[in-house]
Amino acid sequence: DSPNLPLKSAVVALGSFWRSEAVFGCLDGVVRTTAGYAGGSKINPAYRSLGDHAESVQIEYDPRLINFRQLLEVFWSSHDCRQVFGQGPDVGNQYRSIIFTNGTEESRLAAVSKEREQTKSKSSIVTTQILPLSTFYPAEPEHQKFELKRNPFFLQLIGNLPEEKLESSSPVAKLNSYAAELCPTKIQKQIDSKINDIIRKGWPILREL
Ligand code: MHO
Repeated sequence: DSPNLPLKSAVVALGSFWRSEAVFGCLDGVVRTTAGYAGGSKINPAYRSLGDHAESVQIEYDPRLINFRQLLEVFWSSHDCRQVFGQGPDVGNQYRSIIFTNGTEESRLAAVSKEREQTKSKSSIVTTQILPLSTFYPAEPEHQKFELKRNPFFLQLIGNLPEEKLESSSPVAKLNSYAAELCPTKIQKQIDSKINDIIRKGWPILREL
């Protein structure tokens, strides 16, 4: 863990934030993910009263290893941007598709990528909104790394790691992604090959991921 890296941060919404965290947590260069609420006007939203916000994920990344454009590619390929009101069984405004931007360069990249998706999509409209990011509200602890927490096997692997550590840890973000079977093949294989070690030795091995 090197806390002094000049990290960058991006926020997107693409359906359930449980899944969104897992989509991004396993990418090379992604250091941390946080599930939260953004895109609405309600002050201090909560899961049962999120108002007009969308379930979102904040992605902290090392710009030397991955950039905003690459994150956008993963965004587009990881959900159906033509759904007006959610993804699959998750129906409602809270599951809408949004790219949040920070400055004109990101807005431009987002707009270009959206036009490209629209060209691919032919008859149906890409519903994704592009919005300047105002406030990102982190969600309640029980929603952080939920794909890992809902699986007793993976939960056991991290032992009694304090919640704070769980939320800030890169290896836990990776394992959350692995638990949801959303890791890119390369990283999935890397974890596959270590899983027996992780089972035996726990957190010290996990830290090397
Ligand atoms: N119903 C979905 C997601 C709910 S959500 C985080 C699921 O069970 O995965 O709003």
